[in-house]
Amino acid sequence: VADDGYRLWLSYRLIEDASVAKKYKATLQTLVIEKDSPTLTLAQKELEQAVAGLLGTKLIAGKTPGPGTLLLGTPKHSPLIAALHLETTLETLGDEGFLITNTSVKGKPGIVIAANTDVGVLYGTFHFIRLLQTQQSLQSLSVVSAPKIKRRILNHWDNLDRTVERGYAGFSLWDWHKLPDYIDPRYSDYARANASVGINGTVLTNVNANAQILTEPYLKKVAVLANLFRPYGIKVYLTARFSAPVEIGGLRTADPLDPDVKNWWKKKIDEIYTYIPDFGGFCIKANSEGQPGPQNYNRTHADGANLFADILAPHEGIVMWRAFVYSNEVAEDRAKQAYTEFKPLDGKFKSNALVQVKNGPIDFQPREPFHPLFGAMPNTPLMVEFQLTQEYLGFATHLVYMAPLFKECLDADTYAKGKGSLVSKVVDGSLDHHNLTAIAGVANIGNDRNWCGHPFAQANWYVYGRLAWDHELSSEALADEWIRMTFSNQPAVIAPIKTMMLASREIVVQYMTPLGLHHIMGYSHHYGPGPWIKDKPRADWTSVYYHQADSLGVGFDRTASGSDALSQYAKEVQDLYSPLAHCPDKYLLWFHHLPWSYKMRSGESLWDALCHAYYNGADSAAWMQRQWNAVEHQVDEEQFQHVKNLLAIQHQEAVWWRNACVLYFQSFSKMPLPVGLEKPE
Ligand code: GCW
Repeated sequence: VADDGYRLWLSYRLIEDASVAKKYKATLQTLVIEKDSPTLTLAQKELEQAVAGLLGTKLIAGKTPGPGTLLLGTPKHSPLIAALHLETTLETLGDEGFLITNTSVKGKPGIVIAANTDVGVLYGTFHFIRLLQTQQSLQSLSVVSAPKIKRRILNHWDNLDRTVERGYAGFSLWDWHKLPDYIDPRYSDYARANASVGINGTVLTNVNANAQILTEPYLKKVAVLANLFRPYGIKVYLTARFSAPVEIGGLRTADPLDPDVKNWWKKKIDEIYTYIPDFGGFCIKANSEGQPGPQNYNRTHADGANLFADILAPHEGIVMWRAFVYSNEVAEDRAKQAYTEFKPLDGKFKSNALVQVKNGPIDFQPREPFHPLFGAMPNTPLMVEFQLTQEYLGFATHLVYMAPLFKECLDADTYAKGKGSLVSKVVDGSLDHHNLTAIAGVANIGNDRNWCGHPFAQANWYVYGRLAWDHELSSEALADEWIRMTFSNQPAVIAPIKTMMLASREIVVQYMTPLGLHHIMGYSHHYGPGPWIKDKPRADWTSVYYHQADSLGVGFDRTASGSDALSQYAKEVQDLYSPLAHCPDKYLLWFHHLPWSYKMRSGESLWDALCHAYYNGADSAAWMQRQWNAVEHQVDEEQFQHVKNLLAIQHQEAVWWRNACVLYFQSFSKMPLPVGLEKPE
C-alpha cells in the first residue's frame, strides 16, 4: 500500500531485519495492565497496533504475567508495579514523567513502563514504541524521562470558517459546522500524534480572534474536542478577543478595570468551566496589528493580562499574553518595541500569567538573533513561541528542517545571570525559579491528507514536541529517529536524508536572507523575494525599512550609532555583536550597516560574499535534490515522488530568490558579480 503520509511517524512498518524482529517477538508477548482507564486503554491499543505492525504478532493482553511480559501502570493501581519498589525514581518524575526498565515480573524476565499517572504511562508507551521503531536493543533498558517544560502547546491560527491564517496544509481540522454531533475520527488521530511527542495543550483558535468562539454554541463544540483530547493528556485553550464584552456581551466598553467588564468575563469564564472543567486558559494577542487591547483604554498589558489571570486562577487556568507588539506610529526600530513596552511591566503580572515571546525580535524570519526579552524579565515566566508553519520559509513547498532554528534560539546565551543563562533556561524556569513554564509552536497542521502539506514538514511538528519535552536533545538525534520512524532504518536511506535535513535550514537562509538580512519577502502573502517592497501604508511592512540598501551600503545599524537595539541585550551579548571584529557573519547585516566594499573575515568584499551566499544557497537546493534521488526505490514510492516534485520547485524558487536579490542589490552596489558566477536573468 502506498503511504500518503497520513500515518506520520507512527506508521509501524514491518521490521524486515529478521534478527531484530526475532528478539522483539521473544520479549513482547504478554501485556499486563492491572487498571482500566481511558488513558491506559489508549496505551494498550497503541502497543497492540505497534506490535501487530512492526512484528506481525499479537500481544496477549490481560492482568496476569506470562512469558515476555510488558507491564504498564502506576504503583498506586498496580500491585505488580508496587512490588517492584520504584519509588525513589518515580518521586523525581512528576505528573508526566516515566521510567522504562528491565525487571522481573513474578520471577520471569519482563519490561516495566511505570509512572505516577496514567498519562505518564502513555508517554512511556510512546517512548517504548519509538525504541522499537528505531530498532534499539531492549536489553539493559533504563530510561528515566520527565519533561523540562510543563505546558507544551500548539497554537492553531485557525479561523471559525476553517481558513487558517498562514496555513499551507489545507483547511482547519476543526469542522465547527458539524460539531458537536459529528466527531471526525481525525481528531483522535491528531491527539494521538501529539501525545506521541508529548504535546499536552492546544489553542484551537487564531490569535487574531473571533469572539464567536466564546458563545454557548461554540463552547459546546469545544467541549466535545476537550473530552476527546483529555485521555491523551491534552488540555484545550482558546484565544480571547479583548473586545468580546462589547461584541458579544453588549457592553459599551472592554476596559479591563471596569467592574461590569470584570463581571462579564467572570461569568463567561465560569461558563466555560461548566463545559470544560479542565480548560487550560487563554492565549491573547492584544494591541498588536490592529487587535483590540487594554491600551485602547489607557491600560497596560499587565492590566489586560491580570483581568483574565484573576478570574482564571480559582479554576487553575492560565493566561498566555503575547509580546508580539509593534507599531508604525512610533519612530522606534521595530526590533526594540516589544522590550520597550514589556520590560517595565516585569513583576506586574499575576502568577498564573505568562508572557509569550517569539523566538526573535521581528517575526519568524529564516534567521533572527534571540529576542531581547529573554533574560530581561526575571520576575515573569516567559514562554517562547516558535512558528512551525513556514510563513517565511517557503510555506509547505520548501523542505526546511527546523530543529536547528529552534535550537539556535534555545541554546543562545542571554548572559542575564552570567554565562550559561540560556534562553532554554529562561523558558524552562530554571534560571529564575519559575514553576509555571510553557512553550508554544504555531501549528503547521491542516486537513491535507498528510497533515502538513510537505512530507518533511511533519518533522517540524515532531521535533517541536520532542524539544518541548527535552530541549537538550540534538537536531541530529531527532532527525535520525524521525527518519527511522517515517521512512526506513536502512543506513543507506538515513545518511543522505539526514545530511539534507540538517543542512536545509542553513540553505534556505543562504538563498533567502544571508548574512543577517531579514524581512525582504513578498508583500502580505510573504512568499518569494521582494527586497524592492516600499511605499506601503506601514513602513514596517516594507523591505527597504529592513535592508536599508543604498549606493553606499546595506544592513540595519542596530549598534549605538544606529537604533541601538543592541543596548537591550546584556553587556556580554553586546560585546559579541557590536564590534565588527566579533560579530558573526550570520548576524552581520542584522546589526550593522556596511559599505558594499567592506572587507569580510574571509578577505572578500561584502558584495562578493552576498553574491556567493545566494549562489551557494541556490546550488545547495540542487544538491538537496541529488541527496533525495539517492533514496529512490528505498522509500515509499508515493512519498518519494511527492518530495522529489517539491524539491524541484524549491530549487527553481531558490534560483528565483537568488536572481531577484542579486539583481536588486546590484542596482545599488553597481559592482560586477564575483568571477566564476553565471549572470542571473
Ligand atoms: O507573523 C505575523 C503574521 C500574521 C500573524 C502575526 C502574529 C496571527 O504575518 O499573520 O497573525 O504574525 O503572530 O500575530
